[in-house]
Amino acid sequence: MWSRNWTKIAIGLGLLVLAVFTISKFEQVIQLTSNLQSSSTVITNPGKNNLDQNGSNNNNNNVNQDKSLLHGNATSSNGHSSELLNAAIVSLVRNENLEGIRRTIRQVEDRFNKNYGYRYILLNDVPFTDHFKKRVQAIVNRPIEFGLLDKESWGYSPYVEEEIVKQKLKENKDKYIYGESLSYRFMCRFQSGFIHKHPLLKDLDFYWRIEPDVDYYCEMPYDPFKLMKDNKYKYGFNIAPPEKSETVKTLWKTTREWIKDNIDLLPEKSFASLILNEKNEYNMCHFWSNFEIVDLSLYRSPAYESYFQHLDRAGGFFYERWGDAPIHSIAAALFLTKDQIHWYEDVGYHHPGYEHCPIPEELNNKCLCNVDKSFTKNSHCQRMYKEQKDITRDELLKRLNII
Ligand SMILES: Nc1nc2c(ncn2[C@@H]2O[C@H](COP(=O)(O)OP(=O)(O)O)[C@@H](O)[C@H]2O)c(=O)[nH]1
Ligand SMILES: [Mg+2]
Repeated sequence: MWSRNWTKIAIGLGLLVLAVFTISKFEQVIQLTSNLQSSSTVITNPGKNNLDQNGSNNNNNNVNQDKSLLHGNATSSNGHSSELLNAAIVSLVRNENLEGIRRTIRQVEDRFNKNYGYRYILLNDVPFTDHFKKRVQAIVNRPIEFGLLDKESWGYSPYVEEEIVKQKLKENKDKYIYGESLSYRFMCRFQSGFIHKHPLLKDLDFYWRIEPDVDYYCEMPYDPFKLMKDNKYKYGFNIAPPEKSETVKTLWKTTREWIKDNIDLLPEKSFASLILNEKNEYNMCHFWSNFEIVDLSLYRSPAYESYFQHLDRAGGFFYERWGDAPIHSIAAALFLTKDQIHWYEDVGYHHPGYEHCPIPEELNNKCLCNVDKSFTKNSHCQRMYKEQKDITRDELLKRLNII
């Protein structure tokens, strides 16, 4: 009798333990499922953009959630998984360029970014309209960040006389494209000295600059930011044409003055040979900055900032039409070695005016372009990039007649 009761009690206890175990497992499964659901919400539908146009955030929770998406592991729609770097695809753009920037972003997504999910930062000198934001945002299911420029970064240099500028614009009206455009000069000064300081960019390690109405012709099956990081590249370009010398009449003279006064800011060795002609003056070669992938430590370096300040003081952004492309390029050549400057030869690219189509078949296989139309096939500056070698600081100073 007693032993039958003990048997019943033992069976009851056993059933109780089994029930408790089953319930706890069931809870774990529920927890796991809800975790998976919430992480996929973060990845595929991270919510609205919570950065206002000045780049400050107005909802901490969601911004943090976005950051965990942007800087952590991302899984794309095709299941490709990658570790994202602290990098973004950036463009300065007007409300009027809505369709142009949509076209560019659509292509960047299709060729590359759908596999990675890097963030986009769009900047403007006036607030973006709601229509613009809605239509651009509709292309990607991650938040696009929209930023407004402040008065210091978009406007006259404090060192120029506005009356003289107006007169120069009239004089240059028919000499070259954008000869009389004041906003073009604001744009070049902004892209040269301020873009990397904008609140939305100031903590970024790398940016890839895009523009409205450009074309990306080839599949990009790797992360270009990671390529930069792994190879210690600081500057990446695609097309290198010559600048119109009329627009930069005194740029080299002004650069030489800066070099003379700042020898200690120059590295021991650099790729300065890229930008010098036989007379040891500027040969007009520049990297077209409408495509550039840059380690932003270059623009944040004391040497670059000092160089920019010197140029800004000289007034050439306004009295002439110094472009951000020659300035970025001269800085890259003076401050970097050849192995820190990478030609994205595999990126088929078109900006109105020129295009690059990869010639080697293995690079061209997944492109939509025609090599016969490729500007880079016969480009003098592209050849300079291939053929020239680094020179020492002393050699540079000798060539410039400074020592
Ligand atoms: N927000 C804004 N963006 C501008 C303005 N002017 C030029 N940009 C942008 O600056 C970049 C270069 O301008 P673009 O007109 O393409 O010059 P180009 O490539 O030298 O012919 C592009 O990304 C433009 O969208 C402007 O007045 N306002
Ligand atoms: Mg352009």
